[in-house]
Amino acid sequence: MMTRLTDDMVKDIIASLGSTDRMLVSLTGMNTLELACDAVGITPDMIDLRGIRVGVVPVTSGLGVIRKFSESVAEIVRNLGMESAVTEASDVAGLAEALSAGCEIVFMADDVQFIAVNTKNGRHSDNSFSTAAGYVSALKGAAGGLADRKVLVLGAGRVGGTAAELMVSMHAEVTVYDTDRKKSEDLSRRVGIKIADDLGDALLSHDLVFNASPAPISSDNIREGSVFSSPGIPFPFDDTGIKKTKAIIHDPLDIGAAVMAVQSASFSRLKP
Ligand code: PYL
Repeated sequence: MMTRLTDDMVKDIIASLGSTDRMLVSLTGMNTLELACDAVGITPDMIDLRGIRVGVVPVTSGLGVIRKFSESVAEIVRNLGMESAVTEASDVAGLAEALSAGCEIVFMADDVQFIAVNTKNGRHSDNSFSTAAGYVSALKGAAGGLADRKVLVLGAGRVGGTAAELMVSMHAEVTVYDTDRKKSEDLSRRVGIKIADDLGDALLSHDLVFNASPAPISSDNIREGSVFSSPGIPFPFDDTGIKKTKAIIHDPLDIGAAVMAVQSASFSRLKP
């Protein structure tokens, strides 16, 4: 079960979208749009996002609506050049509202899955894949390429597992650590990667780390000058740990939602 965002983690997203974009440019050489396109395997000139109507539907199931979550998704999408709005209604009525308004893409999230449906052909993007692909592209940008590089993946869940698979396909030398050894073994068997038994040793022997776990990371375990691509929530570093790293790429929602938007748009809008 993925870690759930809280009101507190979401409340500042809209205000900090500009600084997140600048962080990405300085650390990865790509802005949010370029990064999202790279994660989807296209370049910005291959797709025209302007004028695409996007609906974001609040969903009240499970633990209910997260304050500002839908508004944050709508703003992230707007920043990519698309037209987006949160529906007045929630749940099924909100979906019907988005479809009646002619939305080409509809975003919805419950406690288990967050998807963006392309209403032209029914294909959809998913936040777990998009977050993995977006943060792998970010690490690739920050590291100057991942081929033949050692990368440690923390967390063998949906995001960490997908990231491991993507980085193996980029010929990185991937090692995985999860507190649940069985999850590490399942992923290792499926993707053909090494397993780390000791978190401290693994972190101290890797310059590049993909962190998709919800656990805090002790500054004692951080290798001086290491680069973290870290979608894991909550933010796992203390001030001492931050100072030891060369770069930390992290945001609570922006990169994943931006990749979802570009991927779902690419299902119907790729230029011939
Ligand atoms: C998409 C985030 C990224 C990490 N965990 C995922 C999460 O918190 N999922 C729950 C999202 C619930 C949204 C709520 C609403 O406001 O519509 N149903």
